Amino acid sequence: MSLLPLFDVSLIARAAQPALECEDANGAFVNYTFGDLEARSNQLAHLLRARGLKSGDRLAFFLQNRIEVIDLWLAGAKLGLIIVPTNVLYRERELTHILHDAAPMAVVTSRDLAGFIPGDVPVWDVDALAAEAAAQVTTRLFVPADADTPMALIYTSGTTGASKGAVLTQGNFATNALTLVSAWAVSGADRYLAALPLFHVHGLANGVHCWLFSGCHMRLFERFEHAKAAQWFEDYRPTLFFGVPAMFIRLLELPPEVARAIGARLRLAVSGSAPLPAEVHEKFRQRYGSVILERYGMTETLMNVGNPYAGERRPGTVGLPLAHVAVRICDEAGAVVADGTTGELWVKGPNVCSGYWRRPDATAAAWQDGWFRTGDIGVRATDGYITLQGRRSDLIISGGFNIYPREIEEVLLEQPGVREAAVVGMPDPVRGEVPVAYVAVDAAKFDEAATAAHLRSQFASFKQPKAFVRVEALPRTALGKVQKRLLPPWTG
Ligand code: MCA
Ligand code: AMP
Repeated sequence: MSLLPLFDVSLIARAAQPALECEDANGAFVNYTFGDLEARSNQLAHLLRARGLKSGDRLAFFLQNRIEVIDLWLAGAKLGLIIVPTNVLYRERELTHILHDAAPMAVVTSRDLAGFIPGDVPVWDVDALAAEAAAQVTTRLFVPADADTPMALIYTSGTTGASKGAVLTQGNFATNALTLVSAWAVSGADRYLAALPLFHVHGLANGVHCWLFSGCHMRLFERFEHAKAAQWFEDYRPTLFFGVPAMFIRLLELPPEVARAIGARLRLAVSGSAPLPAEVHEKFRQRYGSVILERYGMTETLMNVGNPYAGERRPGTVGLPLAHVAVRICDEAGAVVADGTTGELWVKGPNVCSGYWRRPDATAAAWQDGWFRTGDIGVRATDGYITLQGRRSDLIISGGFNIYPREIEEVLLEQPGVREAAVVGMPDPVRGEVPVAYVAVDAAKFDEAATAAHLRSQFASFKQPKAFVRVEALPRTALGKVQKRLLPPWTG
């Protein structure tokens, strides 16, 4: 199953219907029909082909949410391109790795972000590209594709090592969206408020595809801004909202009468990407009168498990396996454990990506007997509900963005005066966790401000250690492995 026939339910069959609203540079909303999106993406496809892009070529984007991201995605699906979304908060080290590994023909970005792109990667200005595309013909241009046609390379920290590109196919995205549209009863009558970034799977694979496959209406914001949320919900009156726990925690700040009115119109609020604390689930229900549906996914697998739409949405759990997804909980040796016993979640299904880009070693390590080993640790109750309890690796999730401690530790160890370094996730009331760096240093050589400034130039802002805690030495096992749980607590 390829994507275009499913997009056509909206692009062609609902051509005259209002599809999307986005803010222009002056903050005014511009409206587009599905037919407009069809025409715009055809024009862009003509231009991209004229610039030499052909099936299987990579094209990256480094953009905030805006209509051009949708145009690129649709044109990419039409031409069989492999789109490489990159987080706008990434800086030198992350961008250098991703762009060199994916080797895209170009990266499409905006003037304010272009300066962060490594000098040896071709940059296409998004506004210039859009202006040139507008002069192209609007007739459809497409290359036949099938379920196995790669659609995107999305970089993820995985369980170990450097960030790897998960090769997600058209079939992966199609299955995921068909499953979600059906599981969550998304219909053409919905109004979806989109504030998740389109450079990650949550906003892109779930948000954009549920919108396009159902033919509902979407209002797209450049990014989530909690100070504006009350106004947004009031003005747009969404029936559908997808968010990370940090967004729901922010929404608890709204006055009770505002929350109640928003909740009355909200048919469905879905949380994912990080654990939703049970008390946030309960407070949201009390304040909004709406029960959050928590689900669990990964970049490599898209969505795996979710609480039911009709049925009990159990706080603190991620629910039951989604349609077409098989889930096993296994011990270290790969044997399936009994219900009630903790183990690693393994998944299998048409939602699971085809492997890691140019990394057969990493692919071989992550798949076993046709199952993908998620690295997530959890337990299944006798009635099937799954609760996540942690991860095999020491991944930190802050505001729904992932931080792999080792990449920061490696750079810390390169700084003058740093003898040892360990980055650990500490509890944060809004973001869930924030990173803190424990360092053993030679005081005469270590300059904390210079170290922090260097990290800022290399990494996304959410990876910046909130503090540098100095220790004499890191606690280690007899074999020399750092024991992060024995580090002294950080009190903020
Ligand atoms: C966040 N920031 C941004 C943006 N987003 N800056 C520029 N553009 C953005 N798009 C920065 C801010 O500058 C600030 O930096 C920090 O993030 C927090 O911003 P703030 O306004 O205080 O927001 P908040 O109320 O703390 O909320 C943060 C957030 C953000 C908006 C919820 O964490 C977010 O957008 N998270 C979504 C992540 C996501 O989509 N993950 C899905 C991964 P500073 O730190 O310097 O203060 S896909 C996935 O995990 C799987 C598949 C799954 O299951 O979904
Ligand atoms: P990513 O690599 O960015 O795709 O992040 C995927 C990871 O996010 C998963 O492996 C989980 O550890 C985590 N995750 C996603 N959804 C949830 C959830 N509902 N509860 C807890 N963790 C989650």
